[in-house]
Amino acid sequence: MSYFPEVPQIKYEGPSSKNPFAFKHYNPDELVDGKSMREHLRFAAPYWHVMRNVLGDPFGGGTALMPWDDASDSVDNALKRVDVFAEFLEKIDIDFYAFHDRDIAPELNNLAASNDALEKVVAKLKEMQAATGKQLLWGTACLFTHPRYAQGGGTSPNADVFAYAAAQVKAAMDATKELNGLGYTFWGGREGYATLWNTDMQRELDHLAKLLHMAVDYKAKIGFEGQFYIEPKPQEPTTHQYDSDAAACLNFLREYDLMDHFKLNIETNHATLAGHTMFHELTVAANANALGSVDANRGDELIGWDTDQFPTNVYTNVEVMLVILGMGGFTTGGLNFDAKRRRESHEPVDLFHAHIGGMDAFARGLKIAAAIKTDGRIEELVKARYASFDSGIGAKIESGEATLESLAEYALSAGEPALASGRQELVENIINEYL
Ligand code: XUL
Ligand code: CO
Repeated sequence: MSYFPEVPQIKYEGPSSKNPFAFKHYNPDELVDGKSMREHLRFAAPYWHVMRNVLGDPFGGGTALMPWDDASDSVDNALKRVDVFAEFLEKIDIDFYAFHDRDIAPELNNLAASNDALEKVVAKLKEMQAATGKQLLWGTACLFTHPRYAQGGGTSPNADVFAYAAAQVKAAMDATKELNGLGYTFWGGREGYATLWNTDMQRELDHLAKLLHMAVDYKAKIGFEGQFYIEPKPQEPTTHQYDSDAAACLNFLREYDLMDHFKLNIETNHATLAGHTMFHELTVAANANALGSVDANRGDELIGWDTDQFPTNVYTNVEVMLVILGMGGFTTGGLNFDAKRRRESHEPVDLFHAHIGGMDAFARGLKIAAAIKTDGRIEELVKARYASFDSGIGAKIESGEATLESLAEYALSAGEPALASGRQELVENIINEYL
């Protein structure tokens, strides 16, 4: 039984292929910089978009055709989706996936029933993994869809809601461990506020930190060895989310003594919403040794929401892959396509066109980033820009030898500094040589 009968196994055919069901640039086994493209890119598919996104928007309901799905909340329906997902992963040749507890299994009338449903689907996912070799990149708990979370999960003003959220995190961690997940993500969907006039921000932040510390303790207790991630996002659905950007997350982790236990999962569209480039967010995370994984998508400059489009902008992908190569590649993380088709692209085959596009655009990003790195001119240029700190007065500043007095004396005798050009246009020209 095939759920995508019109789609063949997607294979690499090279840049001159006109076959819409073929990779033009992603050649999984091709070596780039000593590693295969498959190993570098570590693509993941998100269960929530591939299997559950009906493609609604604020002005209209879902359009997605899902002939395999009876739209019920039954466990049987949830189990059947696993078969569809497996066929999708196999045909598109993606090795990893990610899920929320409530994407894979239904939320039922009470927590015990929901936990039970989750366990049943996890058992089936485990079989699927064994049969296909697919791996769980990360799991997470959905603490933002159900009305009980309207005022937050870990930051809810209601202690019973906090307890419910904690119970869901526990079950989702158990599920992730059972599936040998490589990571577990905390995205604080509603961990923020609508207005500060009704909010005790300090208390909410303290509570959020408590929840994360409980998760750290539970992780040690059950022997879960995956990596914890926090995923920054500034707003939507809340007015302000506490994990607003990479810098805010790092500050929070340091303040609450959590730095050793978390890395960041950086999403391109969330960077856009925060008023940053993806390049900026990744650099901030990498500098703190805290870049763990990437939700690979893109936003829209003209629409102010999280449009979650597929990452087809090669220029951005070059920047992403330069940072990833710069830190020596992913360890537990990967490129998770947290992206959905446009509402107009409602046919099942569009799932394939969308992912092929993202994978090819990232393959190009990887190859170009590796070429720029090998070329070395940009790296040289950056190094040369700071050369005045390599010796003399600059070296004394960096080593901590210099004082305000010694520098004042130096500046008086050195006279007006002679600045070298920043050469931005030259750098941009070098990048374009490779694009
Ligand atoms: C929402 C978002 C989430 C997280 C996981 O904007 O990105 O799907 O990735 O909860
Ligand atoms: Co995301």
